[in-house]
Formats: sequence, C-alpha cells, structure tokens
Amino acid sequence: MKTIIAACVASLALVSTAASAGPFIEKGDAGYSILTAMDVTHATTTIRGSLRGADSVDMYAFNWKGGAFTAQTSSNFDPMLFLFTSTGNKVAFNDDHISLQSYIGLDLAAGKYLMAINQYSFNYGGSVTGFANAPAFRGNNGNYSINFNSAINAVPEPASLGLLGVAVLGLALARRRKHG
Ligand SMILES: [Ca+2]
Ligand SMILES: [Ca+2]
Repeated sequence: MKTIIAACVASLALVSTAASAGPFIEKGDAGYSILTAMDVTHATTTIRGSLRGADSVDMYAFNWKGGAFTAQTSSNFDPMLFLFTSTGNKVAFNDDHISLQSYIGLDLAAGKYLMAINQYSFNYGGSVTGFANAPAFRGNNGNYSINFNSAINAVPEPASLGLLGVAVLGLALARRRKHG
C-alpha cells in the first residue's frame, strides 16, 4: 500500500508541475496577424511582453480547455484587449474596465483562440485584418502582462495519463500481491 501511495503522490506531483509552469514571455516580437501570432508554448496563467514604437500590436495563439474565461491586463500604458477565434472571428473586445486596464470575461468553448493587445487609440475597424495597420500606429513604449483566471494552453492529457498510470500501477501491484 505504501508503494501505491508513493506512486500516487509522485504522479500528482508530476501533474501539478506541468500545470504550474511560469509566465510565457514574448520571444522577440509577437506578430499581429493570424499567420504571425506567437504560439504560447506551455500552460500558463500569464503572458508578458512589450510594445515598442511600430511594434504596436502583439497577438498570441493559445488553446483553451473550455469554461469560464477571464483575461485581465496590467500595463504602464493604456491597453486594449481583443479575443478572436483561430480563424479571426471577433469573440470579445475591451478597452477600459478598471481605470484604463482591459478585461475580457465570458464562458468560452474549448478550442484555439487568438488574443491581441495594443494601445488606445489604435482603430482596428472591428476585424482582425485591421491590425495590418499596426506598423503605422506609433504608440508609447511599454510593458504588459495578461493574466488569466486559469491556465491557457493547458494540456489535459498529462493529468489523465497520470491518473491512468496510477490505476494501471495499482492493478499491477494488486495482481502481484495475489500471486505472491
Ligand atoms: Ca511586442
Ligand atoms: Ca484601455
């Protein structure tokens, strides 16, 4: 039984390590179109990046597990926040929620999405293709973080596999005990 408990604890430790990876930091400069959006490459509750001059829009691609979704900006400039489907259909937009900071909250179906952040008063014309004007808009230089209520890009498989592994191990030990 001790062995099984130890295996359970080890398995849970692996699962929680995978779920609590640190912030995703923008590498170089995230793009501003469906094709150039930067992939968030690990499960995280925070994206951090910067906007500099002609780099006036950053767009990120991520997977959402489904359910209640919130995204809140924190920045030293006046941000605007956008959520699109992976094919560029607008899901949500917010400029100012608390003070000048942006907030998006909704029940979001599982799938791949694009999140973009830029600066007031960039006019994107209500469409993802409106970001093509990004280089022409010169905002202030600044740093931002986008914080999520739950890990984006969370991969559910490791948790299921971990539990499955524990079940298989438990069965194997039980069988060995019977034979021994
Ligand atoms: Ca950037
Ligand atoms: Ca704002």
